[in-house]
Amino acid sequence: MALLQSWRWFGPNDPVSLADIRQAGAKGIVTALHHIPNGQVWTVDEILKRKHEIEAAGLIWSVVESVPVHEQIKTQTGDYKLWIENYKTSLRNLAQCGITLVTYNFMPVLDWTRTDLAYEVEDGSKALRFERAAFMAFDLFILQREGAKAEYSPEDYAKAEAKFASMTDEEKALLQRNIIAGLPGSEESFTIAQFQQALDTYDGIDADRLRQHLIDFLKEVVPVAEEAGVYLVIHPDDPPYGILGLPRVVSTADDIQALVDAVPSVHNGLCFCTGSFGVRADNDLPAIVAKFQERINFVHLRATQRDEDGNFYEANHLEGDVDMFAVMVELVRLMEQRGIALAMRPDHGHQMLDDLRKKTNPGYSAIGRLRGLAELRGLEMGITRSRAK
Ligand code: DNO
Repeated sequence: MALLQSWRWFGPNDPVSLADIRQAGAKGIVTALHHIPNGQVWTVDEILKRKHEIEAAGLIWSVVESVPVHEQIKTQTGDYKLWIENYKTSLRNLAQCGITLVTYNFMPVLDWTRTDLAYEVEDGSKALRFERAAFMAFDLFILQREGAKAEYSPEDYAKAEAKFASMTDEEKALLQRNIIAGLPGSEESFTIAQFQQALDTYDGIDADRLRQHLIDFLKEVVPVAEEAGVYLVIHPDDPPYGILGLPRVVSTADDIQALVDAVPSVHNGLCFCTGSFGVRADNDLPAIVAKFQERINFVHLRATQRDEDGNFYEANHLEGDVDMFAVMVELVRLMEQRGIALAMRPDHGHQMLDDLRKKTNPGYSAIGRLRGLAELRGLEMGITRSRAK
């Protein structure tokens, strides 16, 4: 059993084409119907159109990433019951088209978050980075969120202040854009005023309440997934802790365990993302694979590099803090035990070589991910062959 090597493709407007992806050696496509607004039903027609396009290029649609969860489901306000019904319909429609692996996340307001999308690393390639002082500076002095100051220590406040004072107006505008204009796949984009409004919808929603809302959602959709033969996988929080006064509840093994306890079905599964979990030193990645091996049905492989100030950047796939060898050993073992080909994609990649001169989706350049996939493929083969001896 080998990993089903897959590749995220953002659809017909993605500068990396299906033909390029074939040359990278991936077999599976990870994609979504990004043109359908959050909450609306994915119709069989629309799904099939995209599926045929992928198959015409000699690839298969292996994973949906993501069927987004409407914000009102997370806050349990407005038409959330309708959005849940629509979600169920989309799952049934996907299953009817033979697509049975569906990723989602439950992060309030923002999906993944970085402060710098072109952080130059020592070899001249560019990586994604989260700089804590810049993020705090955004919160305190650009967004000027009420109550933010009280949430930071005096030392942190001083760091944020110094960072903000050192920034030019262009840098401030870029920081704001990076945080709230929506990174690839995040589906939502805000102005500062809209962003503040979105944050306000979480007033009174703490981690316990958000977790309950997630469990309520799972209790609705997992039975439908079971019946339709769909495997839902939740993507962990990125970064894996609360930000901007918003709670986050999918950051640690305990968080996952709480979801499993509430809804034990294996159709309630996990997208194991080494990059997201890896930002916390207290997350033991190989142990998470071993613990949740029955419900990990999709993996994102990349390696983050932390420092003692709480910053991190995305290192090369086999470098950084993630022990990719140890993780891969566990994944190979998981596949052997379950007798499955686990869907994986190389997550993010540096902007490098020719891609430095092209417009690329941040994190989703062709060549950086090609390097990542090539390295991971070799690592997997080495481990599998040596185990077979
Ligand atoms: C970032 C991605 C996330 C992910 C969603 C899943 O690169 O891993 O945007 O797709 O959180 O719903």
